[in-house]
Order: sequence, then structure tokens, then C-alpha cells
Amino acid sequence: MAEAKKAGGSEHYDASEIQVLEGLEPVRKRPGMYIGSTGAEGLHHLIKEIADNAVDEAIAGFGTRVDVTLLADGGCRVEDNGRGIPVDIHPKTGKSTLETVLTILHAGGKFGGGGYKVSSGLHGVGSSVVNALSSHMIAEVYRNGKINHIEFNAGVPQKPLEVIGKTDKQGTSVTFYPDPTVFKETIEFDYDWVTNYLRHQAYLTKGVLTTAYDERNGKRSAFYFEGGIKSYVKKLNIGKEVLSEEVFYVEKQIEDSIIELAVQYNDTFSETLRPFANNVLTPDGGMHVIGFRTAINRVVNDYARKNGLLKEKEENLTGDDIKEGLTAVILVKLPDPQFEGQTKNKLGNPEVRGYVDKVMSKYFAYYLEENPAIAKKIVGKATLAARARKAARAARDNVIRKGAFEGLNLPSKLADCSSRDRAECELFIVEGNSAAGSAKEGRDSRVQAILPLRGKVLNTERARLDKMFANAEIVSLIKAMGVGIGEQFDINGLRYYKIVFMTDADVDGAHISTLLLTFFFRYMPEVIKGGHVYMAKPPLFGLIKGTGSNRKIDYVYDEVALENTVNAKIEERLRSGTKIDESAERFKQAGYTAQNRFKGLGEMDANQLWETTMDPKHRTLIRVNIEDAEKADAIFTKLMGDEVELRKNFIQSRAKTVNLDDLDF
Ligand code: 1YM
Repeated sequence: MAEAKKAGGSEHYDASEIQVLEGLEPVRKRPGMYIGSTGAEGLHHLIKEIADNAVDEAIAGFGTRVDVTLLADGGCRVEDNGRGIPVDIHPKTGKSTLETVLTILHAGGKFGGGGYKVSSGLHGVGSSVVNALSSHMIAEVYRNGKINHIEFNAGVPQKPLEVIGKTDKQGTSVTFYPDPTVFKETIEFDYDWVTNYLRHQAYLTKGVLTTAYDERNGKRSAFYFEGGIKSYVKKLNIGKEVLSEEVFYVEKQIEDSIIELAVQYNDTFSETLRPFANNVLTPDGGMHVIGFRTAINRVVNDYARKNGLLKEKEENLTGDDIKEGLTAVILVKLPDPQFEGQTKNKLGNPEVRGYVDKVMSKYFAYYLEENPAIAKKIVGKATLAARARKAARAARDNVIRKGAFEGLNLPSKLADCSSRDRAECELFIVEGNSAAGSAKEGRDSRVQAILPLRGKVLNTERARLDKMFANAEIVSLIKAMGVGIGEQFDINGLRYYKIVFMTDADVDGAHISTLLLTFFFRYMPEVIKGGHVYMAKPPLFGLIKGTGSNRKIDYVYDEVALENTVNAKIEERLRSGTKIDESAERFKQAGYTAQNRFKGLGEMDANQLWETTMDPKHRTLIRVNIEDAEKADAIFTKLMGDEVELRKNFIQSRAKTVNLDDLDF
């Protein structure tokens, strides 16, 4: 590592060389800086760092597959069939290039040489980070008939690279074991994370086969999409009625960038846009998205005017009108992507805006010209959206005139809190009147507000915005939150930094939570993204000890915890020599006098509800986050949408197991 240090800093080597910047010590000192966290997310980031290199090799045109194996011994192996990381001696380090790439931070060399190359902009840099954070790593390169092999412990090579045999394979294989002293929370890899990642990579790189194998349980998956992002758009629209079977697709190179676009409309009211830059999702958009929107708005309006679908005196269709039912994947590949914003989720390269605009304008206009039936449907849908928008505005104006949304006019059902510091304020949305009664009585009225919900929350997936203004439950929710809705939505108005769903721990409760989530997901995703939405976790069981003034209840939140608590108590009693009647009910063996199953929140009195579910000292709140908006979107569609068959299948196959965790929130 001494060489690395010497070389660090301002020296500059030519592009075909590795840039030797630093040793690996900083990575072990501050892993979070390199992989985000040392929790489950950071752990899986290790797989991504290695596998991204394998995918980049395929994007560069040298490999066709990426295989990930979760090993029975806790390791992870990533293998590709590309050229293999070079094994010749590196001029700067005097060691093999393979060892250099794996031991020196910021070592990457992907931009040298001829041909078109793109990567996440960090090609190869991640491998050394993974090595540094792995207790053990084995790297093998199959090149020129030979197996080249090297091993490391915590980033330190155990001996130089050696040839250990012959092979007719070609490619790179990296096996690593996350260091438990770094990943203290967990070192267990999640197979679903792997398949999700590999599925995406396969969609984004057409013609690449990605596979996953979990040695721990024998699970296998493989992903291959001839159509790339065209298949991706089709997948996003599964379960939705599409306006045309055919997906608009174009791939063009401009200067040194590649622009790939796929578009298909469905008959829902929401938009599904997946923008990527060099296979990295950019949820906050950026220049590629701006270019795309400008182009689609112009093309659709131009087409509508030219073909008399929009009269002279009619206003242009707005971006929001054209968005309704739009599903699109935007993939740009460029040599030097600039990721901006706090979370680096936004593409900043200004030139990309014009590139995407140009490609989309030209080819989407052709597409509409060549498919007049589809064009008519798209314009028709946007026109309908425009009409609904105007109707919604009229309805809203009407409501506003009546004063319904004004901040001062809080819903009468709301039991507000007294604090005006919204950072400490919490709004509990409570199912049922009796539970709401207990909640009002038991709460800390300084910071906790209660909004009772009666009956079924409006199924917002199928309701348009204009209809929602007529729904009393939704109107009081919007009013209580103070954020407005639709064009008027303003997160800055949020009156409570915690919005807590408090529903029964049963199927009906889960349904109501799902309906509420649908509403937030569709109309106020910012509130979820801001980390403001939570679910309360009421206990399922009460274990009662003693009677009268000695009565005490232990609250237990699920079946597993019940079993654990009872077992622990029995063991404790056995250890202390207490005689146990083995024929007695189990909770009695544990020294309890009764075991209660709470059927609903309404069964708890004010004190109990406070103690178990509302008191910040004891409660469990689960924060809802849009980790995977795509999956959530699909599940919402299945659960709430028009497709009865899908919903039936989903509920029949998952009803016993489905819980809100499955909704990926
Ligand atoms: C399982 C992980 O890392 N594959 C991989 C990495 C490289 C190459 C091929 C490669 C790149 C180039 C030339 C080039 C890398 N090479 C480097 C460096 N799989 C995996 N496959 N030859 C081979 O970019 O010119 C970094 S990554 F720096 F050595 F060139």
C-alpha cells in the first residue's frame, strides 16, 4: 500500500492506465462514505459494486452473462464471461493489474482505449472497496486458457497472483465474504435483493443473461430480455389496459451518448416513468427527463392540432394531461455522467436535455404519423384528462369558496393537539369510533392529534381527483394535514411531521392501511418520501398476571413474540425451581393467569392504548418508505385496480401471508 500512498494526489496518468490514488485504509475507517451504510443496504451494495463491473463489461460488448451465487458458507460469487480483468504487470504499481484494481482505491481504467464505452462513471472503482470490506476475497480471471488466482484478507493480498490451472472459459469471477466486524448488523444476503437487481440489469441491457442461485435453499432465477427497455415498459404495464399493444421504442447515438426510449400508454390516471443514466436509476429526474417531457408535450400537441383533434380556440394540452397513463423508460448512456442533488439521484449533464428532446421529437412524431389509431387514443386520453382537470378545478374552487380547505377550518372530527411546532406534532388516523375515543382520552394532547376514520376509505386507485373532493373522509384528511391536493399540493403546509395509521391488527385493518397507502402513494408521494408516514403496531396479545391492584399485563405484538415470551418465562421458572403443572395451559405454566387476544384497537381502554401503541417510550412505529415504488405500484394495481382476475389471483395466492411488509413499504 506504500506505493499507493506515494502516488496519491495530483499526479495524472494517461487514460489507459489505472489512476492510483489511495490505499484501502480510508475505506475500512469510514465504510459509510463508500457504500452508504454498514447496514443491510450497504451489505448489498457490495454485490452491486462487483456485479456492476460485470454488467459494464457486457454493455461494452464483451460479455453476455452475469451470474451471482449466494454461497452456503455466507459468501457471494459474481462471475461474468467478458474479457477478464487484465493480469499483466501494471507499470505503475509493479503488480498485476488485477491485484491493482482490487487493492487500490479509485483504480479504474475503463475509459481508455478505443470503442464506445460507458459505465456508471465509476467503473472498476468499487472492487477495491468491496475487497477492503471483505474478511476474505478470491478473484479468478480466465484468460488465454489459464486460471489466474489471487486471494485477500481484509483487502491484503495473501500471495501474488498465480496461475493455478487450465481452462477454456473466459471471464472474471469474484468471491467475497463481507467482514462481520464491519457489517455488525447483518452479513446475510437477501436473495430477493439479488433477483431484483439482476432483473433490472437484464431489462436495461438487452441481450444480457443474468442469473441468480441461492445455495442456501436451492432457489434459482434467470433474466433475459430480448427487447431490453421495451420489455421493461411492457412489464410495468402488466395488469393494466394498454392503449396499444405496440411499444414505441427508439435507440440512437448522438455524439458520444446513446439515447434509448420506450413508451406505452395505459388507461390509468397515473404516470410511471423510469429514468436511468448508465443503468443507474435517477428517481429525481434531471436533464434527460426534462428533454423527454418537452418533446412529448410538443409532439402530442402538434399532432393534435395538425389533425384537427384540438380546435384552434382550444388551449394546449398540458404536461399533466399528457402524463396520465404514460409509462416510459428513459435510458441514456454517456461517458461522464454527472449525478446531482443531495442524494445524487438527478442527472445534471446539460447536453443530454437536447439529445433526448431531439430523438424523442423526431421518432415519436413518426410513430404517431404511422399509427394514427394509437395517436388518436393518446390524444383522446389527454383531452379527457384536460376536461377532468378543468372539472376538478371547478369543483375545488367550489369547495374553496365554501371554505372547506382553508387552514383555519379544520375538520370537526379532528381532535387537534395544542403544540404549534409541527416537527413534534403527530396525527393519528384511527380506524373506528371506539378506538378513536380511547385514543383521544389516552393521548398526549400537547403533541398528538386524533382523526377518526369511519367506514371504508375511498378506493382512490379508481377515483379521479374530482370525485375525491366529494368524499368526506378524504376531505377531512387533506384538511387536517394542511397540504392541499393536486395542483394545490404543498408539502410545506404539512401540519404534523408524523402521520400515523392506527388500524386493527387484522385483515380489515390491513385493508384500510392499504387504502390509505394507495391514497398517499398516488396523490402525496412527497409525504411518504419525506419520511412522514408511519404505521402504529398495536399488540395482538395481553398476558395477564395477578389480580386486583397487583394486576399486570405484558403486551405481545405477534405470535412469534408470544411463543418466545411464554417460553422464556417457563424456563425462568424452571431454573428458579418453581414447580410447573405440565398439563396446564401454556400461559399458566409461564405464571400468567390469563391470555387475551385483542380483536381490535377498540377493545383497549385509553390507558392500554396509550401504553402499548401511542406512548413514544414504548410504542413501535413502522416508517413507511417508497423503497421500491415500482413494486408498490404493481401491487396497488393488483389490489385496487380494475383487473379483477389479477386481484383474485393475488389474494388467493397470498391472502394467508400477505401483510403490509409484502407491499414493500
Ligand atoms: C465479477 C466482476 O469486474 N469484470 C471485468 C472487469 C474489467 C474488465 C473486464 C476489463 C476492462 C477493460 C479491459 C477496459 C475491468 N478492468 C479494469 C481495468 N467482473 C468484472 N471484466 N479488459 C478487461 O476497461 O479496458 C477495471 S474493471 F482497470 F483493469 F482495466
